[in-house]
Amino acid sequence: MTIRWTVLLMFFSLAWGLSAARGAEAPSVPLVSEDLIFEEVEGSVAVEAEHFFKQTHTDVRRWYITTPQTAPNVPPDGDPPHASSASGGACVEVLPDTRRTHDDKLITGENFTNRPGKIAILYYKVHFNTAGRYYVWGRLYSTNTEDNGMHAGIDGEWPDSGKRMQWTGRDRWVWKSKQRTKEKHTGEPHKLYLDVAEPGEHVIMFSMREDGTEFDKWLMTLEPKQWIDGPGPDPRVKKGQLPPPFAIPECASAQPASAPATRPAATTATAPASQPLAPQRAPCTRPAGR
Ligand SMILES: [Ca+2]
Ligand SMILES: [Ca+2]
Ligand SMILES: [Ca+2]
Repeated sequence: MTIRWTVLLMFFSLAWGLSAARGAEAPSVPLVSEDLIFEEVEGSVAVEAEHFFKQTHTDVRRWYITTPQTAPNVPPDGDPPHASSASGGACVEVLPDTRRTHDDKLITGENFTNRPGKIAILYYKVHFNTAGRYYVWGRLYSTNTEDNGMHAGIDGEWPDSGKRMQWTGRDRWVWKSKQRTKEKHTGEPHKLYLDVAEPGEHVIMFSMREDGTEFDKWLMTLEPKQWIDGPGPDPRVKKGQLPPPFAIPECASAQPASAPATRPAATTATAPASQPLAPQRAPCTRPAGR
């Protein structure tokens, strides 16, 4: 082999290696800088899950950013991504997912943990103008009876009231604010909250409870709401630059309007009108890596 061919081969090997490394790691790298600070206004703050500024505790599981154009290739993962119907055209998913059904082996500390702050922690900065008790809501997607739990914390603490966020509802994005209890495994409303002791900057955190959970957006609200529709309120920024939403392919189907209705029959719709981020439409492409 000539020296020229040897050099060329080395160059392509190096380029392929760098490309493969970027492809594996890029989806879990924060999209935003730590200078980005969201703002609570009139008792409410909403943030896209994909806008975390930091992630830690990633040894066994990690949140990966999924968009209509890119998806992590982290097997096993038994169901396809749902970013095309997510707010802002993106969500995060904690992978790999080795427990998809009740019959799959539960491995505490790996594919499940009841202890908050131990696996795959996401961090978000928020300036709160108002102190008080905030109910924590999340928008999740699950295609089975598992993959539907997280923990919430604030400023490095994981209070009991933020543990065991539990979702029900399948095959669509679902807003819930419920805590799983011994008495009710499907979760109890108005028990999932974080107390903001003083106005000012705070760090909100979410950590894994069940692997395979897909997480689109979160909301903290002083008002004990009963229901949130659609993508929910728009995020507000106190300081820093918010990335643009991801383009959604023209062929992507919106969340099915005919999905099973889970809205309580007798409730007051207290959520404000939905404010979709209205991502741009892009030519139909399939996510890479799936
Ligand atoms: Ca999945
Ligand atoms: Ca799982
Ligand atoms: Ca989102």
